[in-house]
Parts: sequence; structure tokens; C-alpha cells
Amino acid sequence: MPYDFKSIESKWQEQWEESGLYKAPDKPQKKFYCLEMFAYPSGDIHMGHFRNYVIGDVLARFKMMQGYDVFHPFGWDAFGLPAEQAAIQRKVHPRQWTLKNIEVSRQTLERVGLSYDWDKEVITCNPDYYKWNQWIFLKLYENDLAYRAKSLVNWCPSCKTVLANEQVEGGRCWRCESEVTKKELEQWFFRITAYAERLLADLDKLSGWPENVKIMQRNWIGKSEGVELDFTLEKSGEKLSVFTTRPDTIFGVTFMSIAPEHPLLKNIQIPANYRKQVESYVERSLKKSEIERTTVSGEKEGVFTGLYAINPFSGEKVQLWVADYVLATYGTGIVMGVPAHDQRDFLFAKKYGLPIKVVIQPPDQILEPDKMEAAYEKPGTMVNSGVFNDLKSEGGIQKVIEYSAKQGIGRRKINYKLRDWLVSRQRYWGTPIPMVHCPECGIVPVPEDELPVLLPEKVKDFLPKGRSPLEDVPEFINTGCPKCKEPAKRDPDTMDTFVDSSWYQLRYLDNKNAQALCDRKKITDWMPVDKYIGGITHATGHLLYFRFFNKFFKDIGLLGFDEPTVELFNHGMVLDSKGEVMSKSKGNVVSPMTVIGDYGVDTTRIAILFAAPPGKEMFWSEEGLNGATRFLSRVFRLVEMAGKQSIDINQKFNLSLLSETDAAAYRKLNWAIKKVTEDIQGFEFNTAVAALMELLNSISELVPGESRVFAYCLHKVSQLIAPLAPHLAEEIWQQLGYLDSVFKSSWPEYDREAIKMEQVTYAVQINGRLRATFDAPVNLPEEELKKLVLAQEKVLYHIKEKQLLKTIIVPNKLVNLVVK
Ligand code: ANZ
Ligand code: ZN
Repeated sequence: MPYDFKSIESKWQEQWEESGLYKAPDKPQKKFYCLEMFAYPSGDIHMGHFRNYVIGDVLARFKMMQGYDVFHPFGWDAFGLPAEQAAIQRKVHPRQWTLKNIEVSRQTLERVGLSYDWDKEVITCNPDYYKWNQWIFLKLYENDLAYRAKSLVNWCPSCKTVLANEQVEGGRCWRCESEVTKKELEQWFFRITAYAERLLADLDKLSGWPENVKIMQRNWIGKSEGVELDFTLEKSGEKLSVFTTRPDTIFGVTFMSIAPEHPLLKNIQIPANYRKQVESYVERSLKKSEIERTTVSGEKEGVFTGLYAINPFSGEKVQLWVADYVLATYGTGIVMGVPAHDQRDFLFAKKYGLPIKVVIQPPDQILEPDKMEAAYEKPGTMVNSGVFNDLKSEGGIQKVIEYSAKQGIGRRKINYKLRDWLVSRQRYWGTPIPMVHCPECGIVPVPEDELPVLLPEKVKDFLPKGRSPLEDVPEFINTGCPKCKEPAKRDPDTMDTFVDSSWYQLRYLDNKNAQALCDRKKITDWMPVDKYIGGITHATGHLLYFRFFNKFFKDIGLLGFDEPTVELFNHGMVLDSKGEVMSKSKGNVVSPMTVIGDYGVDTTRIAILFAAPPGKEMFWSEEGLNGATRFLSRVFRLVEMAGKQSIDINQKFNLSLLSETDAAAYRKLNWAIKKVTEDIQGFEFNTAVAALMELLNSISELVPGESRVFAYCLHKVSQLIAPLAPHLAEEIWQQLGYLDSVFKSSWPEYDREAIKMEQVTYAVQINGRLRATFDAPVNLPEEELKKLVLAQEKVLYHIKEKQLLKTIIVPNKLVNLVVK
């Protein structure tokens, strides 16, 4: 390296900090809110984080130079399991562990010169932050959007702990491998389902979101339009409602299935000789995970209850089964089984020898139940369906629904797959739930002016036991009822950490406000977020909660827009050179800090940015670092050659007055300006770097003393490279004679005249005959010309299904194709 990157880096980092380069004005003229997903303070910043932050940093600096007032904050998602685990293993308090990690990580991020305004930092485990979680909780409660309900949780009887779904492996506890059971617990929920329709409909407004994320959210919300139809239990007459999207198959019902955990099962009289079987089946299925139960390919199991149900349309009597492919939490928890037209029902019927009755006839074949190898699930014509015969499925569905409504045996129904958000956790390290349980008054919210409810520092034991450790802290748990003032108990649970991350973008704006979550004016000035950058893993969890909270805030008048972020960008993963995920266990982790120590921040940035477009996965290689080193050294040397000379960087050159090499370099420069601008805008940073590398080649051909554009080009290069390699850019900018920061200079604009290309008309001959003509820029490189030829419709027509043997090009005149 021809320059000492260490001293350059620290020099500029200090200067930037001192001059307040990253401070956003209180009142922006032209705002740009650049947000990266905040970090879990685990103590080490790995290559994936680093890449994500660099992507955001490039954008923030670019926008600064484009004249935006950029708001670019950072913070810490500081509550959650790992801190607790560290506390249990290492006997340090979660707060101490967390705050120390934050300290170390913040220093790391400062050391790599990221453009964050640290004055706006948020730390979610601090009372001045989580107070507002509690405030939001109260508001949700006020609006009937926070409620308590019993819910089945995974329970390990030997660890005596609640397990998350991911902690259950094949029905066993991940830690002790004993069989997991289900336990009913009173839990807090947020009624996100009340927003299902808006969360779905507003996806259409998110033009700046990746299509795949929107599809994932759409599927997760899972809107399904159908009807509830009432069957009745034979003898007792008990109502058995089913939800179906295919009422046109009502005459094909040959059995019914009820979910094992359905409350009705406890109330209905199962004949004595069936009871044992049913009970043991129910117990077995409760151990399975939802995924095991619902995969289409999985074995469908069930047990007959000995009871029969009556089809309200045909009057037919069918068997009632308990089957665990039916989920208690979807629809009514009861399904009408139509084996001929539903694949799961088909497999079930085959397994247990239940009848198959065809009621939908396809247009092109006659279905025979005995010969069917799979259900026919597509629409068709209704048959064996009484008065509905000969209707097409679509019309039939409507007719059956109308008929059922008229008869009072059914009603139109829209269901969503989306479930309410279970937010209570029986853990220590989280936001206390601001509720009091009073023996007299029941559940009483803590008054707003008593917030925050502080998380007690001292707890006997952090080890989770399926009940919150806070239950064992008398000073915390015992309190007075806010209503009747008599002794009462605080809610012992803490909130899911996804609550913390659902609104942090607002707190950044006003992180010291003690009166409000965020000043309304600041929200109006800065929100919504202009670009949100983060991993695809958050497509349905975090990003859905984030949108839900924004809509709720709108409803309570905190803000005035529907969506928290206009544009979303998912960065790719960082893999090792063999394409494997970096992980401690594989021993292939490359620490960004080591690399930065050896090569410098800018070189590391360029290596990362050049290796792949930000949205794609990136393979880490040392080779990339060497390439980046050569590139930056070259920039530095050329600037040294240019020396200090004052130049009007806003001037334009007249191409016809320049020498041939100067004109070529000037053209190249303006192409590069156009390309770098568009590529940064379009998150194609790798090709932006490539364009600069090409530009350097052209500049290198100039003779500094003779060329009229040599120095001019380098002034522009310093600006163009600034978002990508900020320290070097600032250094050479100063060497070129500027006193103020390069980030205060305005982003270069290209000279339209210089990139105008003369067009020429090519003739295309195919096997010697003129077949087409087309226009192309003069002197187009051969490769691009070939692509252009093969995109011509007439050419395609003449060579289709033939083999292209040879392409002969006469520049700016003729393309000759030989095909066979
Ligand atoms: C009868 C039927 C016949 C069905 C047919 C389909 C095809 P979506 O689109 O996902 O909403 N179903 C209803 N509740 C269920 C539950 N709790 N657990 C498992 N399956 C359930 O699917 C709706 C369909 O899923 C419903 O329509 C029902 O099966 C099943 F030829 O009813 B159908
Ligand atoms: Zn009370």
C-alpha cells in the first residue's frame, strides 16, 4: 500500500465525528431515512453484519452527496434469550453482559467509520426505552387489541420449561431429549388478526418491496374465502360446523374429522368401547409439532369415535373421526372429509377404508372411485348432488352458499392463517408487562404515569422453569391494586422481544423524549423510512409486526401514514470461498476486524462490494482483498501525480477541442458517472466498482503534463469513490486541494453531450442474404453487438432451430451470420 491506511482512517473518523458530519438537522429540507435492522449485542460483529452495515453506509453517504439530509441511526435489540443464557452459564447479570457487549460492538462499528449518528442510539433494555413498550401495551389493551387467553404450549416435563417450536425436535426436548407434552397456560396476545385485511391489502402499496417478501407475507396472512356449514351429531343433535372452501363438494362428504385438541371432544359422549382408543390417540397427537401434522406427504392418522354426523344437504349419516391433520386453531377445527376431491381426505379414506364418492366431474374423463389414484381437486361439473347437478364448480359454490344461508345452516366466512401474536414470555430478560392482577378487580392496567414498571435487578435464579422468574421476586410481584389499592400481584411475564423491534425506527428520531414515544412533528418530518435494509429471515415475523404497529399507531393518531417503510432491501449472505455458511463449528469464520486490521477498512469494503451485488450471496476470498488493494493504490498514485491544482469541477469540455485520448477519457468519465450513479441507486455496487476500475484504465493512458482532463478526472473519481471507500476518498480530496469534506461536495452529474453516441445502421446477412437491418451505437464492442443482433426479431426468425456456426463483423457496417 502506498499510503498508511491506519493513520488515514483514524484521522478522518475523528474529523467526521468532530465536524458532526453524521448529524441530521432537526428540520430536514430533503430527508432520507436510511435504516439497517438493529443488532443483537452478542459481542462479535461477523462478516454478514459488516456487509449489511457497509451496504447501508454506501447508500447513506451517497444520499448525503446528493444533497439529502440523511438520518442514519443505530441501536441494540438488547433483551432476549442469549443474555439470559450467558447469565446462567457464566454467572454474570444479563444487563452487565449486554451492556458490555454493546460497548465493545459500538467501538468496533466506530472503528470502521460507519456513518451513524451515535447520539440517536437506542438500547431496548434501558427503562427509557422499554417504558414505551409498556405504554404501547396499555394502548393496545385500551383498544381491545391486547387480551389474555389460554394457549397450549410445548412443555418439557423434565426441564420444567416451556419450549419454543424450534426447541422441539421430533417430539423431544432439544436439551434433555425427554418427550415433550402440551401444557395450557394463560398468555397475553396482541390481536394482529384484527389487522389481517389491511396488512394484506396494503401490500399492494409497497412497490419498493421485493416481490418474494410480499408473497411470503401474503401466504402467511393466508386469506381464504369459503363458508361454514353446520352438520349435526346424530342423537344428541350437537352442532358440528365445518369451514370449507369447496361447498360444491358437499354431496361427496363420506366422513368428518375433528382436531384432537378440540374442546368439543371433551363434551360429547363417546361410546364406552371407543373411549380408550380416542383418549390414547389424542394424547399421542398432542406431542407432534404442527409441521409434522400438516405436511401433505406425511402419514394421515386418526381414530373413529363411534359417533355419526348428519350431512345437512343430503341427510346422509357419516362417521366422525379424530384426526391430527385437522388443526384446532384453523377454521372451526372440524373438517368435512371429501376423499374424491381433497388429497388429504383421499389418503385418509384409503388408509381406513372409508367410502369415496365422486361429485365433481372433470371435463375430459369419467372418474371411477375404485380406479382413482389421487383426488381430483380441480373444478368441474357437479354430479350426484341432487338439485345442484350440472352446475359448474364456481357457480355451484355460490348456489350452495346461498342455499345454506337461506336454510340457516351456513354462512359465508373469510378465514386467515394468521394467528394472534402471543407476546408473553415466562422469562426474566424482557420488558415487564404493565398489568396487575387483583383478587377483587381482576386485571387492572398500571396507570400511565406510573410507567416504567422497572425490571428488578436482583433475581434468585434466571433458569427458566415454565413460570416467570419474576414470580419469585416479592418486591416486584407484590403491589397495590391501582383501582382498589388492596394488595395485588403484578403480571410476572415479560414481553416477546419482537415488541421492542416493532417501533424502534420512531424512537431513534426522539430517543431522549421523556414525555412521548416520539414527538409527532419529528415523525411527520422524517418518517416513513426511505430504505430499510436487512435479512430475508425477517420476511414474516418482524416485518409483519413492524407494519402492524405502524397501522395501530395510525389508528390512535400517533402518525398519519399506513406503512413504516417505502422500500425494503434484503442483503445476501456471506459464505466462505467454498460456498459454505460461516460458522464457529465449521471453523471457517473470517472476522471482519482481523481483515480490517491487515488491509484497512476501505480495502475490505471494496473487496466486499466488488465480490457480488448486495442482494446476492457473496463468497469470501483473500484474492478479492488483493484486487481491492491494487485498485485503491492505483487511485492514490494517480492522485499523487495530479498534485494540487485548482480546477473548476463544474466545467464541461467540448469533445471536438480535446485530443483523441483526452476525449476518450472524458467520455469514459461521464459514462462512469452515469453508471456509478445508477448502480448505487439500484443496489448494484459491484458494477459501480467495476466501472471505476475501467475508468482508471483510461485515465492511466493520459500523460499528466499534457492532458487537459487528467486532474479533472481524478477530482471526479474522488467523489465517485467516496461512498464506497470513504477514508481514501476524503484523503485524496484533501490532497487535491479541497478544504471541506468530500461528503459536503455535490454528487457529480454527467455531461450528456459526452455520452451521446453516434448511431450507425448495420445490415445483417444470414448465409449471404440480407435479412435485417438495425441501429446500434458507433464502435460498439463485438460482444455487445452480437447480443444485439441475436435479439433482433427478424434474425431470430431466420435462425430458429438452426445452429449458428460463424459470426463475421465488419465494424459499423455489417454482420454476417453463417447458420446450418
Ligand atoms: C372440504 C373440501 C373438499 C375441502 C375439497 C377442500 C377440497 P384453505 O384454502 O387453506 O383455507 N380445512 C378446513 N379447516 C381445517 C383445519 N382446521 N385443519 C385442516 N384442514 C382444514 O383450505 C380450506 C380447506 O382446508 C377446507 O375446505 C377444508 O377442506 C380444510 F374437495 O373442505 B375443504
Ligand atoms: Zn383491586
